[in-house]
Amino acid sequence: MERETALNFVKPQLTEHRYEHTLGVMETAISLAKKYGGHEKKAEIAAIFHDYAKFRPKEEMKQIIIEQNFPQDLLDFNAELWHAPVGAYLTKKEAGITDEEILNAIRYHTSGRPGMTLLEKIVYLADYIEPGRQFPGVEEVRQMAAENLDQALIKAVQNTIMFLMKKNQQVYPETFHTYNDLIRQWKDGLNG
Ligand code: DGI
Ligand code: FE
Ligand code: FE
Repeated sequence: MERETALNFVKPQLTEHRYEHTLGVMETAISLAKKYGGHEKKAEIAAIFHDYAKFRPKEEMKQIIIEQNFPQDLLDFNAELWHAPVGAYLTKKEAGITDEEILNAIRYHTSGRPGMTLLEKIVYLADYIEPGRQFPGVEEVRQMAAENLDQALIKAVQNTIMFLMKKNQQVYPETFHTYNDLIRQWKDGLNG
């Protein structure tokens, strides 16, 4: 799908702020793909659609999670997590995008998962560091992303978990599994 077509597809689904965020994620994902040898076109499309479902009514997202038999434990955790798997589903259903690598990058952009692909890592990190993001610690992760994709990703996941814990929010187990898997791979890399 052409960039303009994809952007015109998502724009009516998003607020102005979220659309600007999406453009930032797109630019950042493409530049990370260039730097780390990822697929630039897939990074572009995955980034454009990553928050496609962000503003769907909770009830609609809940129904999709039930009917499509997505992990049912999602329903026990913050509804902010739902737009990622539901976004992958609707991107396929409504925009006709069938590339599983792209759909997985959308599906796992909030929690990550163990064994993330390069494209999944690129979209997760681009979402975290795009130029419109301003939270504490983001500059450090931006600098790390210029050097080492995995280390930047570990920092981003750590920051996310600590941010949630400081606010006394639950952490979705998949987010911890992502963190543990990245640490394990990083340590294996040092030893092996
Ligand atoms: O959609 P974005 O705001 O661009 O970013 P996102 O999809 O990475 O995260 C959306 C929200 O989900 C954000 O406010 C943090 C929250 N979140 C991320 N991981 C977890 C989580 N919330 C819970 N409860 N548990 C998680 O593991
Ligand atoms: Fe998101
Ligand atoms: Fe986002």
